[in-house]
Amino acid sequence: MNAEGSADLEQLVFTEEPEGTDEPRVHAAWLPPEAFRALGARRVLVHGQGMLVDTVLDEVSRACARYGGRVWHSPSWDVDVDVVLALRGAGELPNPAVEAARAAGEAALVEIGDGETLGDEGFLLARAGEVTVVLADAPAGLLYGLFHVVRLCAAAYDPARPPERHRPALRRRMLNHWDNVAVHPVMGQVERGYAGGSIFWRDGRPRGDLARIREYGRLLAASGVNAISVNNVNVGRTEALLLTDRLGDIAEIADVLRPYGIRVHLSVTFAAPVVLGGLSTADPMDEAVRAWWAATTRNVYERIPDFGGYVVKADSEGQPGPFTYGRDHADGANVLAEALAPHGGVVHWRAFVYNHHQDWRDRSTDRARAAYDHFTPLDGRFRANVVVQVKFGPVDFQTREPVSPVLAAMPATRLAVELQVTQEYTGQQRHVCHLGPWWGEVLRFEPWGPGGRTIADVATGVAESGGGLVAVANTGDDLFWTGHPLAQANLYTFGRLAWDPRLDPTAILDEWISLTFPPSATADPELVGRTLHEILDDSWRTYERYTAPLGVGFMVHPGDHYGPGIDGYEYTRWGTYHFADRDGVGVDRSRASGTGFAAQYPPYWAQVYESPESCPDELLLFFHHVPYEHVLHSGSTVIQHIYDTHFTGVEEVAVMRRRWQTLNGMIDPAVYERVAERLDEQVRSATEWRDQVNAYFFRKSGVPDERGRTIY
Ligand code: GCV
Repeated sequence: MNAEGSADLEQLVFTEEPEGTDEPRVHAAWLPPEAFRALGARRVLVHGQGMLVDTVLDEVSRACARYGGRVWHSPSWDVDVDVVLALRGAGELPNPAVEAARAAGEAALVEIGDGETLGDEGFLLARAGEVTVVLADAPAGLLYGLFHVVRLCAAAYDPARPPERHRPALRRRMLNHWDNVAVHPVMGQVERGYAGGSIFWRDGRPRGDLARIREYGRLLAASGVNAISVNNVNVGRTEALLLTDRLGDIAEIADVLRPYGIRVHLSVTFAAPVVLGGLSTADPMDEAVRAWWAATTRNVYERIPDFGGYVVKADSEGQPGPFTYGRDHADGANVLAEALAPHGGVVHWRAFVYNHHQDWRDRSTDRARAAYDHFTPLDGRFRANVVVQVKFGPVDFQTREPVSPVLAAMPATRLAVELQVTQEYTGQQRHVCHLGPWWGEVLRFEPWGPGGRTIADVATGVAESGGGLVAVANTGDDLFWTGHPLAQANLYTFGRLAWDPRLDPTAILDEWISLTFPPSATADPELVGRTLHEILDDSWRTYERYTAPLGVGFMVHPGDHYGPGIDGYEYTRWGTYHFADRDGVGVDRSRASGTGFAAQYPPYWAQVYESPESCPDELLLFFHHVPYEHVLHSGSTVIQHIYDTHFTGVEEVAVMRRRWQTLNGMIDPAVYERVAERLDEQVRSATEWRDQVNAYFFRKSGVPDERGRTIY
């Protein structure tokens, strides 16, 4: 080994900690320095060239500087190493041991990989004698491989560890930020944002904290996310300009996120040719409109060569769209897709289209039906680079709703499943509500019946033809990124499920816990790990218990959607009703006597949902209006179920709070305090939910609680 040479090179590749800014230091989330201890204490060789290889080098260098390890970048002399991170195509090194390790990795790949390559983002991890080897075909793969090693911690160096090949199941793993550039008079800086301001924008301008954006990119890459849209799908006047006059603001963000393999997308207004281009129409069939989109998009790519594409909310909740010109959504999406195609970009066209000016007296209109009615007739008409982005449920990110039937009804269209990490209807990051188990249920759902393809399969598609997984982000300029520190788990879980929707959400939760609260930095790792798991794991079901019952949804306070508002939307234009009266509750969506929504499913589920007898309890009130005395499969009546779950839900929150208190003094006091304060609010709010829901149904039905508990 050339000791002198290596010392020089180490100095070259060690980087300083990121420069301090005026902003307060932010929480390290799932990448605390401690998570890098096992790697940083070793001798690491990085081999290959490219921007993302430099990122790997930078990460490893910082870890080694902190924990006493060493790092070399493609050294031209012999060195002793514990870890090799190498691009497969990088030339041979004058180091027999390293080459032997690489050869062992190659052999392992042949054995487990059926001769397939690792692709743009995949990697292989293998043990070769005393060495841990990560091989990748492309720099992004090396970066994901590095984060995998970090996640595995000591297990990455287990001599008995068999080789593993990893490739993301989904090509695009995307977060949509609903961040406004200019503060919206009602929605603020971030629409449905519960984590402070935006990390991108402040008061009409870029926020300018590029170090924070870089840090964000790093966290996202470590979870698996590789695409992000940086402005709200409701595009206002200022935001529209990002496509043209203010493209530089987007280019700046793209430059910062690129080293972490994240491509930037932009939400655009369908009316852009009019509001930006000065044309008299945005009709997608108009030649001047098509030419405008083509020229504007060309300009975007000149500035941002790896630009991801557009996200569009059209003809929805007041946003402009093709209906104005008598055109349909395929016409609208295709004109943007045509402009993006020569550059490799995609349009994410949202299927969240419904009439938000409904008359509550009109029982024939059903918001749940709308996306299917609008979009399924268009199957096969979208260009190949259009992804129709479908909310996971037919209504709007409720705590419980059935999986959207659109996802089973457009076989000739690329479909993305849209989730909501921001907790608009699930406690707004004031309540602990870990959504992993809910998303897991959605992704494992088999819309064609037991044993058939799943929603994960739809998002994946055949030969990567699926549209991927998208989620509305829950991050902001908050010290903990997500307002509630435990809501970080939702963001992490989304990224991991987007990498592989078949992963077990419970295992992901434990992964997040041990990264964020590293056992080596905790006095009682068993207690901390177990307590966090107990608090989070079932918290979505707890939340469901004390809020709207049996899938009926939307009993939230109007406007801000926080806290109970049982009749809040009952007589409004938004199409979200529960129809409770003195005899019963729920929405009849059967084919026989209701809105016919149940018939939008393939036969197996259409039949299951059609009758109250076969409909699963948790969705009963979504599909049926039933008497309060209706007996559930659980054996309880609907009314008693409402009372019982609401009392239980509040008790469970009280237990959560007590469990959290056992961690006092064991973890970072700032995290402890923030969570403690939010749990106080959760207990208060859950109690309010319980009492309002129970009182409401007691007063409507007149049926007392069979256990005689206090109902007001
Ligand atoms: C961005 C819900 C939210 C809106 C959101 C909309 C959407 O209706 O309340 O704030 O708008 O969904 O998904 O477009």
